[in-house]
Amino acid sequence: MGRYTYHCIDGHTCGNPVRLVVSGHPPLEGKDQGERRLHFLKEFDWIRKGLMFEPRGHSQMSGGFLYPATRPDCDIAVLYIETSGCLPMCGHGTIGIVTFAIEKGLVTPATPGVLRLETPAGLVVAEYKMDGEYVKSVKITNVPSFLFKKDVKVTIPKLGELTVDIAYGGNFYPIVETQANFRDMADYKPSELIEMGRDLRQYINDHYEIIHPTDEKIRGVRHVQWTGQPTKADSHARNAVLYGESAIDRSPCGTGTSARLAQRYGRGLIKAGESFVHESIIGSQFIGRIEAETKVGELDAIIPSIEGWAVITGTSQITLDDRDPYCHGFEV
Ligand code: PYC
Repeated sequence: MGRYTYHCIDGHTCGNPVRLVVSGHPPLEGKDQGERRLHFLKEFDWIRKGLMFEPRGHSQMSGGFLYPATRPDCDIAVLYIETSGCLPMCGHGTIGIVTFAIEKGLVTPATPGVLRLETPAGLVVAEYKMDGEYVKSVKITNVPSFLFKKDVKVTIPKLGELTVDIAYGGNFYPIVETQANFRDMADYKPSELIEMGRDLRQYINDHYEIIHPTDEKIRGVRHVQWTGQPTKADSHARNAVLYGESAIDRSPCGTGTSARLAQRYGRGLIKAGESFVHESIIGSQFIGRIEAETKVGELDAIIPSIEGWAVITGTSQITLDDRDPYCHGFEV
């Protein structure tokens, strides 16, 4: 290895961290961003670990790199990095990355106000509104999202048997709603939601095969979505999404909200054209909406959109030097 330096723009989307790496990109091979993601995981995952984990990051850390797009219909391509790996798509990450990239002039969209992104999960269109030199809000129209499995039985030590739906919104999410053995996320401390979430994720990955119907590179469950009653009058629901080993998303989670929209659509609880305001564990909100109906393979699916905001909190210059025994990070 040696010594490598990465310039980063740091900030957050509705409370959840985003670290956009603006220099030090490893060269990636692949015919599209999905293949490039696999190449990064195989050859360069040490960069992710060094930039996301302690002592240079922390258990909540999340971010990405921008690359030239391989698709002619996109302005730019995104590689997401996070403590759990490289996500196919990250909603809060996209809102942050678009905000930072526009404010700092890192990208020039073909159509002002609209940035077309090639993500490993597919095309994501970001529409942004400006307030002077700042980006005020970003609405992302996400990849097709769908209810994958209904009424899945799981058993975890703390709660016993649960019935969950598994939905896809750019990542797969088991969604835990009110039932006999679980009332509301508000009944648990964040540390309990994390521990129960890890058990539930493990159970599902051990007992069920979760593979995207049209893209087998996307497989397995990395996140768990606990739900509850909102605390704000204008929110429809609240969630707490576990990612990595010990992170609860401080935003309402973009792909998690997309999955929740798809689950509710699959259950006939929301229709195309309707909105759904999702509230996070800290009370921040995303406005979700079903933009259109579609199909993924044989499955009924939706095109969801998610709207939120992000701010830059600083810049950093991070060095990964293999003389440092913690160069590749650690978790406790
Ligand atoms: O916003 O999609 C999201 C996300 C995934 C993991 C953390 N946030």
